Amino acid sequence: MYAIYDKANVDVTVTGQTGLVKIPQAQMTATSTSFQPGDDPSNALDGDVNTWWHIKWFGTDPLPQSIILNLGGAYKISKLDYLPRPDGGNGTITAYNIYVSQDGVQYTKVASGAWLQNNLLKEVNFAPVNASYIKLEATAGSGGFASASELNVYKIIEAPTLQYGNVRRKAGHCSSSGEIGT
Ligand SMILES: [Ca+2]
Repeated sequence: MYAIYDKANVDVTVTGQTGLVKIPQAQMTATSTSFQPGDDPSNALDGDVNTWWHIKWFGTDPLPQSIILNLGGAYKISKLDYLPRPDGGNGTITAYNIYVSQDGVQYTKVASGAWLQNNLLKEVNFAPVNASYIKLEATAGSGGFASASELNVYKIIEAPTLQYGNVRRKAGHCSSSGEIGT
């Protein structure tokens, strides 16, 4: 089980999560603060490890740089997967912050940390939070760049919401002063 938090907490790691499902990449869209033409942010959502988002070459856009995913809906999310480019080369992110947003304007940091420079899948768990957007900010990366072959976001399967509107006191059993009658 995992704890439910009212607000996102920084640096909270939630392990052993169950009941998570991937948000389909096809419903998400990606933008970024920088990209090299041909290495567009959409490459991080195409299911192809051999295509990737990469910030502009030649160091014209120094770190930090970010890739932002529009989730295509509002969800309670608690995990991000980052798959580096297959060679683990330039742009492999080695230090990061993750932010979420409900409106695409106000962002809250939900995780930060460091990754080894290799091509292995990186998984970040964080306290479940309502979000329509998630932002991966690279603060350090191989060669001073940022890149991502694939990104995936996981949502929590919610139990059906109780319909409180169907629960009503019987007329005559509650006075206008709030006292319960007999
Ligand atoms: Ca790709």
